Amino acid sequence: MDSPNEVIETQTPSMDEPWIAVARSAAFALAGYSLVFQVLAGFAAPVTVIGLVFLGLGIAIRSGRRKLAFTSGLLALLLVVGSAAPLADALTDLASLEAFALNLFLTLVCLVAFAAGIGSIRRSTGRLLRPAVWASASLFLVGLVVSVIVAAGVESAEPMAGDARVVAEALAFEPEVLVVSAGSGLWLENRDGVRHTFTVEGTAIELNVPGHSSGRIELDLEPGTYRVICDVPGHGAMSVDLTIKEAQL
Ligand SMILES: [Cu+2]
Repeated sequence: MDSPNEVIETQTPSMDEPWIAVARSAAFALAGYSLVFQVLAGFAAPVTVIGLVFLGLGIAIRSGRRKLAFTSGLLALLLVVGSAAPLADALTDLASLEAFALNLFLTLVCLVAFAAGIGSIRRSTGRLLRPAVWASASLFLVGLVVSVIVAAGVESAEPMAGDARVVAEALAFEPEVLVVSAGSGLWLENRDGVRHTFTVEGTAIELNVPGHSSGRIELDLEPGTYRVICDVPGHGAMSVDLTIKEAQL
């Protein structure tokens, strides 16, 4: 009779092992990204769920579990496709270092996860593994250096006397109702890592403020009421009801 010890399988390393190892690492990286990002940015349920799904996949992906590695890669690709607009915006805004670095990391890890999923399911050799990982790491470092330089060149504006002051934090404007005299200026302090705009709908007034900086603009508007939005993709919840009243003489 067989003893339980003899049932243990001996895993022989196969050619697709490197891809599975990368798929597992990528899943853990995406879990860490989502869960840490959730804490940093104060986002709730969706990001946490995504983080926990990748954490589960990272734990479950093992030698021979090619379908799980592929599933993880496919989810990573869907994550990139589903958030293409905000990703594209962050990746083209080198002046906002924090958002640029986080989104570049996310994009590259997702693409590596997808490549690892394909490599696992096709039982590919690990021939392209090193170039793929090196290319991603190099791209990240180069992007990071360029963004550091661009962000360092951003000059924050100081508020002037009589300016209306608005803070953008956690993807919200504060205050959300603003009454100012005609001819006033507006100073916006952006406490988030991502850029925000102060866009007065129906007018040419738009202030773009990179992450962790401040900007100033003259509110050259006729008395009346206006709706202000942030036109960055995914920031649809940001708005201000702006009222311009006659200047007091
Ligand atoms: Cu915004």
